[in-house]
Amino acid sequence: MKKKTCYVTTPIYYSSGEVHIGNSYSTIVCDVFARYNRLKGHDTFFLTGMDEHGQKVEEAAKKNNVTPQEFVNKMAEKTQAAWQMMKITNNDFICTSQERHIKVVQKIFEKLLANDDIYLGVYEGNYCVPCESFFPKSKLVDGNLCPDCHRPTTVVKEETYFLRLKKYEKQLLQFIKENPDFIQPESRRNEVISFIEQGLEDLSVSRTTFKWGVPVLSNPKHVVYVWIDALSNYLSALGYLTDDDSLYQNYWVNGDEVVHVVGKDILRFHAVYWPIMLMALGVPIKFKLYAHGWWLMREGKMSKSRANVVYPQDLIPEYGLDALRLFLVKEMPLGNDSIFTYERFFEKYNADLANDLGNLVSRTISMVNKYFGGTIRKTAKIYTEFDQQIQELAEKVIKQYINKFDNFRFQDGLNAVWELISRANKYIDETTPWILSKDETRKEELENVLYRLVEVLRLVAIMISPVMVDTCETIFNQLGISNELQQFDTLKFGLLNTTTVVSKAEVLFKRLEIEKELAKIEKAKEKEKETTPTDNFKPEITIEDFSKLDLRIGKVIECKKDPNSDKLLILQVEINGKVRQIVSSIADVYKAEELVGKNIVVLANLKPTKIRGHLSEGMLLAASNEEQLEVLETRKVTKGTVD
Ligand code: ME8
Repeated sequence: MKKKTCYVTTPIYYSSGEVHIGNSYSTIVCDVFARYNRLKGHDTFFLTGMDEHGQKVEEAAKKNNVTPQEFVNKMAEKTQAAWQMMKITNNDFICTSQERHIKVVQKIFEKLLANDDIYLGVYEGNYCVPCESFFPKSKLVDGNLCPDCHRPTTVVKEETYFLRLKKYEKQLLQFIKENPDFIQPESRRNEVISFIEQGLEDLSVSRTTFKWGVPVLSNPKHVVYVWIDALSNYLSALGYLTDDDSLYQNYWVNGDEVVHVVGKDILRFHAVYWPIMLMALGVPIKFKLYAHGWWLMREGKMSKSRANVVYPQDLIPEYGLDALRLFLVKEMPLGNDSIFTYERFFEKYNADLANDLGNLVSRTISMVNKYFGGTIRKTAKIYTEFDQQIQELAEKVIKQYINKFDNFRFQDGLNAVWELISRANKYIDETTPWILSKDETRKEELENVLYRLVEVLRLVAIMISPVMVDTCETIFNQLGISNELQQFDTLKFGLLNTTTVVSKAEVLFKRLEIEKELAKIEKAKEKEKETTPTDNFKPEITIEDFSKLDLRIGKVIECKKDPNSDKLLILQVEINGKVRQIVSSIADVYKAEELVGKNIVVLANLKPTKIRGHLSEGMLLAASNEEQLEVLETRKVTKGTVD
């Protein structure tokens, strides 16, 4: 019989950012879903990757003096290393600069053009580079600011291709209304419906002002808009429109379950543009969308400039991978935001792991050793109401767990598992094995208690295995559970017959002294502040450092581009009646003739040096913000007037 299939995808990550606990969350929940489906025996394909094209990356690469390809390769390597550290079990890692992806995007674009779902026109409006999004004037905040990130937008007027969104507006709305679980949770679905009901504008889907993108095959001066490029990854990775599209046939066309997981910030792209693209391509809309909220800090969003970004690499070596995975998955309800604090992380570590789970494992193993020499057998009798209750609860929790995990409600599923863990700890106190052990006639009753504890732990270990990928192994090993009894279809109370546990339980989670841990974090933060520039500023300097600079006004009397370099301009600058040659790598921002005649600021006491064979006697000053770089010009102030 053909296995049920499951295809699960993360958003593909921008190459401009680093992996922190926020974006790790998207990947970890997908990993949990993929592992859960594999546990159920489903044929599962889990995809993640990198969104590498766009103006933002082109500019970042320029800033770092590397090619965009070099830049994105490095980021892909770093991201993959982070996923490995988090034991992410993706089956493929797609990068949008890979040939296999580019070819499919080009075919998709041409297919849409041929169907007249894409047409050529002129776009006039505003563009937000950090968000890689177009906005009509009417949507801007305070006339010019991006409605999403509140940064200044730039005005663009260019020839562009448009994707017909309007044409599909009604069809999409009908689809969403007929498929109530297409977008989850419901609050997000309602947002999408109201967005569509306000009316859709055709979407500009190509750019001509930069190069780092997928060229439109039939008109290569255009590159495909990054979102069209990026969304296509979900199909290009499956070989859609290629000679071998067996993955596409298996996991999409004939697939049983397709799940796209996205953060709330990118819902619109997935809930509006993507299904419309599929409708236009004639590809069935097979996917469900799960939109999750954000991990926030007390101050709001995590950001480097606030020095409040939490990196998994900082937590995992100290507290373990499973503690982080469990915390992220169990503390965030689907759809809502959650605030990350170290206090909460440590409190939950102590409560869920050291007290509840860790304690249950160590108490159980030590009693099995103490009272039965390490081996217990199944006893099916019910001696007390507590025996009955724990068994019933285990059965109820298994049902809840499956229902919640099937529907991506991991927090609820895990809460149910923890109810069972707590109940098992309480069961020890209720049945008092230390008293039973004193009475030889109650030995069987005692064995029955311990059997039930081991059996509950076996079930718990199976249920947490998609989340706590190392701990489940340790529990199985410590309890001596055979491979067959670790499988999903053995999630039934009472299947264990006999087992021999390890003679000494290894402590799974040591209780943390919260104050001490918080102090450690504070210290590490201080150190980081000292060594890393905030907001990408360079480390502080003193006024003494600054006063060493000799700044002079110079007039550019001649300026030429170095014929052997794309970057260098060679300027002749007059300072105090003498002409100096200054070489500057700003040819990608300024044309040579633009600078002639300008009064600029020159660092005059910089040691002369040769740049690409040209003598440079000083440095012209320029300043930058996130969007642009500008040469500093001076204006003379005379008798109250400015000229
Ligand atoms: O949006 N908490 O990429 P991205 C939770 N390339 N999730 C967070 C988060 C936080 N603090 N910060 C980021 C992109 N994320 C596009 C996707 S898909 C075809 C293209 C999540 O690197 C964010 O919500 O900016 C998004 O789901 C994911 O990280 C990738 O963000």
